[in-house]
Amino acid sequence: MTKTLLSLFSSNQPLKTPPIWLMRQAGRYLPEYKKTRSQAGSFLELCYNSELAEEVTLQPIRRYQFDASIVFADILLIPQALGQKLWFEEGEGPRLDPIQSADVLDHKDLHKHLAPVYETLSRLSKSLPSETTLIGFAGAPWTVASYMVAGRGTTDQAPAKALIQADREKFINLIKYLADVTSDYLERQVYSGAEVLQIFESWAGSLSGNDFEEFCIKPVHRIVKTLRDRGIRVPIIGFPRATDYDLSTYVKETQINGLSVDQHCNLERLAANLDKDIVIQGNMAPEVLVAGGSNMYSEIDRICNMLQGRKHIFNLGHGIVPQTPPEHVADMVHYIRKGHK
Ligand code: 1CP
Repeated sequence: MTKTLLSLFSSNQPLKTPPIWLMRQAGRYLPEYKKTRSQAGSFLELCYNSELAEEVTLQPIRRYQFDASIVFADILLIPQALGQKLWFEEGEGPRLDPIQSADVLDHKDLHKHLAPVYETLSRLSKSLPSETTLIGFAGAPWTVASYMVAGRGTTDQAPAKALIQADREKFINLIKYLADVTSDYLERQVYSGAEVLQIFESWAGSLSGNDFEEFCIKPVHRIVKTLRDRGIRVPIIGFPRATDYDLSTYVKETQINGLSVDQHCNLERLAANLDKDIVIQGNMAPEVLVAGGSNMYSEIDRICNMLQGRKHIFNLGHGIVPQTPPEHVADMVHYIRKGHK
């Protein structure tokens, strides 16, 4: 069977029905996920238990036959693999021992620490249906650094921005260091079975001008170039969320092959400006999926009609939220596959 999502990148033809997957498709909206997670003990134990991580990655595929499967892991495993302390406060989110410089990091155990993720990928490449594309991922350096410097998730990334002002050179070094270890990590993911890579820049929206170019564009390009120089040919999707920066320039400068866009992106303008070879992924608002029903169907129509004739992967503008009724996901998939309006 053909891997529909993967083939989209190499063909010249858009598909009649867009391939579908959802960011965070394995997660707390699924009762079977909650069960496996409690079996694992904690979220981090689940990430490092390849057998259970494989199981939660497969759960949404069994239910919905999505066209792609994203390996179950987290963007914050990299800081932990570099020796930074990481834990999750129940109901609150990630916590790290804040750092200010790459000097305190050490990558000698990077692959040893991340070996369970490679193992999850290689298990999945054997257990997934043959038509399902396996996606590997990492956080982009700026987004990961914003957690490393703040020691937690923040709404405005103020601590990392303050460090840019206080010691720009030091911050540039941290970002370059993260770009290099992230390249090593993604390269290994491909050797373990990842067929497409996605780079999550969830906090792209908090930088602008020169800082956006220095800390969002340059490091993502550095990762893409390093992988290409090493002979890695798999398609790479970028996800610069919630930025006003010109997205076709982002694509050109980073050299990514697919662009994942959030729900605020104006698809008409994007489609008019972006090279036809570039795959567009997105962009239904997660709350539309929570509500379901007729409004969801008209949103699906709007998005799919707007991107007709383009290479399009149907996805949300951001991760699926825990309060999403699982049956709305089934309704969404069914409606898109039966050809929408
Ligand atoms: O079970 C739980 O309670 C944990 C919830 C959870 C899950 C399911 C976290 C904690 N991470 C994940 C998995 C995850 N994270 C995946 C797995 C694959 C899939 O998509 O199914 C992926 C790709 C991520 C990526 C990720 N983690 C991002 C980038 C995408 C985004 O959502 O913006 C970010 C910013 C994180 C950090 C993180 N991990 C978890 C939480 C709650 C957060 C966000 C913290 C914050 O609000 O700042």
